[in-house]
Amino acid sequence: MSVVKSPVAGEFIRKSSGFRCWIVDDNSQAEFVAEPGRYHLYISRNCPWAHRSALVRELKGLQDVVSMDVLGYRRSDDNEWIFRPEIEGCTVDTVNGFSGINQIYATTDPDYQGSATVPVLFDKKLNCVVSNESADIIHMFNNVFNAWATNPELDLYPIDLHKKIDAVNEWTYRQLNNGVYRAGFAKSQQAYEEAYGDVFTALDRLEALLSNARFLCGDQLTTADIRVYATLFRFDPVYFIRFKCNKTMIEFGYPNLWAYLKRLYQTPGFAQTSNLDHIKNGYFGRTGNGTVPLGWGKDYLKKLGL
Ligand SMILES: N[C@@H](CCC(=O)N[C@@H](CS)C(=O)NCC(=O)O)C(=O)O
Repeated sequence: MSVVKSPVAGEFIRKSSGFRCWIVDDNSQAEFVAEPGRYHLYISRNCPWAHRSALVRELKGLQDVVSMDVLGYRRSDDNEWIFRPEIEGCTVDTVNGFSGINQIYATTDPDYQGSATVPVLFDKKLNCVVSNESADIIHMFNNVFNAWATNPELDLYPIDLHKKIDAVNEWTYRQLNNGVYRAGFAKSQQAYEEAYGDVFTALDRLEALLSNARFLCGDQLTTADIRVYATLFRFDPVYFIRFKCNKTMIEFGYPNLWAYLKRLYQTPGFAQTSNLDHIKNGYFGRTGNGTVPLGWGKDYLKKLGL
């Protein structure tokens, strides 16, 4: 059983996702039924939660089944994700022609008070948001579009590994995926130090897991790896410095994780969805004096092997 710790003063608390409907493939009476061409994914390339969704879409070969648009990497002064088609790698809103994410949420709830986050899975038929929870979106992508996927055999959540995957996901979410944010956005020294401790405890644990396995849950790629990858890819270039997770970099402190990160990056689908330029601009462009560090660019990608 997991122990839910109560937050310390100054701890960053991520708001829960406001839309958590499910697309199903086995019940034509359901509101959201799997169909090719009906659903649309809105992402930004810098966001790790959006990254995992785009990555599973790519790995499963859903590019022609679930369409996708890419918002700009920097939010507006009002903190809204906006479309910035003039930036390389970004698009317009090809579905609704909207200027930003608030209008997308307003299609479904004009009085929405929650966070207007990316990613968003949108239903083009009913003109509404299906889900803004990436953990759910990657499960839907893995499970319900296999009739049209070009890579349907890839099962990232195989039934015999459910327990193992869920267990890994639980601690990697709190300690690593959200841990880096808890370190970076902490409003007290204590909250920062606890998060920092969690991050490196999780990395130590992952390093040990990988000493005798190719992937986190054994010898096959699962959603546990997908979720960890999005954080690992950003770690040395961004989180080490921007979120003050600077005990050690992956490259220098974690040989198993570094080899694993390189192996994943070199697997088709990973590099295609990993946009370092958007990531650096997104994380660094909004803070302090707005400058973006020059290092950890193409040299980093080269080290990862492509
Ligand atoms: N639980 C969400 C979290 C998504 C999330 O927090 N996305 C960030 C970007 S990295 C965001 O859009 N934040 C905007 C905000 O909180 O207003 C998920 O995993 O999909």
